[in-house]
Amino acid sequence: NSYRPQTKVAGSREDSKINYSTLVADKDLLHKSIVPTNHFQWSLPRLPVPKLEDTCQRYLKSQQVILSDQEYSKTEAAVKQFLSGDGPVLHKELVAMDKENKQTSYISEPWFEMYLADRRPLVINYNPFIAFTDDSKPENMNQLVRATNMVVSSLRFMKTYRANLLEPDIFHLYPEKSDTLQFRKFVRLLPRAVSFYGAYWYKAFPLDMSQYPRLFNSTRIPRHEKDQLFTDVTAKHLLVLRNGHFYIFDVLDKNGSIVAPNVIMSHINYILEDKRPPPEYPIAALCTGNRDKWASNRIQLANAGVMNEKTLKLIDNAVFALILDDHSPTDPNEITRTFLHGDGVNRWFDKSFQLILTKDGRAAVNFEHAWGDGVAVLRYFNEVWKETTTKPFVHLTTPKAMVDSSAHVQHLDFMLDPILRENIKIAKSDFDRHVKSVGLDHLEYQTFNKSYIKKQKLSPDSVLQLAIQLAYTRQYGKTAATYESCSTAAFRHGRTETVRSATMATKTACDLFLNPKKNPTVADLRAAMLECSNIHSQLTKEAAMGQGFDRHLFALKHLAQNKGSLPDFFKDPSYAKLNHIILSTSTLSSPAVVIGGFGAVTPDGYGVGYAVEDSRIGFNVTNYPPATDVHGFINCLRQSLDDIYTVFEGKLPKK
Ligand code: BUJ
Repeated sequence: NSYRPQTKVAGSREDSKINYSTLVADKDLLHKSIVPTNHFQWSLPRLPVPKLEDTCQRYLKSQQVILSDQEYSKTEAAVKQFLSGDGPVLHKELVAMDKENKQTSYISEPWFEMYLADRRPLVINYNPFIAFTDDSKPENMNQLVRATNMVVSSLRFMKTYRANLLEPDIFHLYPEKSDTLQFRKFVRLLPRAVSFYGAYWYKAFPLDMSQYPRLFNSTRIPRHEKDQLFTDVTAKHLLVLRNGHFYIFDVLDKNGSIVAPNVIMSHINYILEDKRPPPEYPIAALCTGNRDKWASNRIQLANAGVMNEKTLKLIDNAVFALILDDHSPTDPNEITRTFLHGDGVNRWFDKSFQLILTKDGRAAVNFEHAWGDGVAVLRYFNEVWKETTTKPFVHLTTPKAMVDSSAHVQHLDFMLDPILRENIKIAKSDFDRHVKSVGLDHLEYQTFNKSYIKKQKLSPDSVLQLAIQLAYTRQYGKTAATYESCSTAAFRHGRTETVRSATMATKTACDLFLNPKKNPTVADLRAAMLECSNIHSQLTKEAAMGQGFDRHLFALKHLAQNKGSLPDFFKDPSYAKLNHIILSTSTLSSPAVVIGGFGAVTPDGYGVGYAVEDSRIGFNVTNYPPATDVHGFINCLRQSLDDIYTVFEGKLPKK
């Protein structure tokens, strides 16, 4: 049954009733939650399938913003026809399938399929990165020290999760009431089947944690037509890449306990001191390209030497990949290039995540996206940052371990044939061309901040989304299809929903701000901004509650495609237009994150990562020049933020 989710992991504790917590030594634990990690998983609410009429109304509202009147009339007719024909039939089938599959969500399988069947390279197209804020203590920024501490904290996170002792993910609406010991003591007494409702009573929303089993010991394996996710929790080794070479060493001992931090440090040091020149044929280049090509090359590689397949398996099942770079970028654009794509030789984009450290100790996570979303990765990321910056295990002064690292660290070698040598060269030059086609730029803006926006009684995110709309309209004189990623992790096996943040309200506001023929007063502009904020907040709430339209239509289309006939509604050029995302946006704010980013999803679009915090407003934008101009866009963003600020300060911006 193709509807079966692919989240079950061999050996995972997700469904287990065994108490693993007693089997783990305290030294291997980040903390000991009194509420079991998986306490809420069984009672999480199910992602609703919206009503078809609501979906169509929401769809039309978004279409209205980007279509001409003539196009819109056609689309209205297409919707009408869909609603009186294929639509309800497909919808009914989707609802029936969803009822049959209560253990998951209706979006889970189509979403995995969307990721895993795409043949385009993972690098730029899918893998995002988030970079850690520097450690305030310079001595902890040493590459060896920070890498060791981050590896140890990552392992402690993994062990805590697997012992069912990691604090469950909960969105606290009123943290002062529910992020408390009293709350925890109350909910832990509730039976698993109803625990969610108890939390809900406190307005605390437990989040789906079904993606966590794929964080560690996991990879994506290239297969023809559709890749596979693979996890093997029995492996005890870490994968390390440096200078295009692969190394492994055990980070868990035979009992599964974490190897002593100074021993891990010694092994990493041994790798950092390895003087061998970069490989002439860097294998890693193979996984940067088209997935079908990589699938063929992987088969070729497995057949080229007796040990190759086993060696590939050691890469696949390693707890995660630690990447050690030999250079020290300082400019934010160069930092983005390092963490978003690197050199294509010292990276392994298939791993569930790569922990990358530059020579001067900057660190980031670059993650494969099929298996999971920002919520799980950010939780891991925040915990690692918190522990390494407050309770690091090793220091520059840590005594050397009495261990012969050469006996523990294994350099991975592959046998290559002439075809592979040639294909590695091709893959590397394809990669170079690919990343050269990417443009990027960033903005750090300090004139106003998150608290300032809140004092204006507006939603900070909506103001930033308005700034993005204003910038694009300023640059191109039109409104573009816009996507803002919103988590639906409040539901069992929820993933994301799209907030369509280009609305009639933002269009009107852009017109008032930018059209020289319009002469609004400050009050008019303020009112327009308030309207944008209200509507955007409403759309965000709806999306988080699973009441967007994108995933519903996506699932209906997926179902129709599987049945072999696509309704006309999905062939409407306007449907394609709305799904040709020009402004692909995503935000996250955490003191642990200094910068992050991802690729534009269309050749003529922008990939806009942004943060709105008290210390700054920041944007990190990618594109494919010359179709668009990212530096011009950054200038437009700055000007838009200045204009918004002028209005906040009770003055009229210049046109
Ligand atoms: O929507 C989805 O299903 C997943 C999305 C896909 N897409 C990226 C295409 C929108 N994935 C995510 O949203 C995860 C993205 C994680 C990276 C976010 C980066 C945020 C950057 C913040 C820092 C910016 C500050 C710059 C200062 C110079």
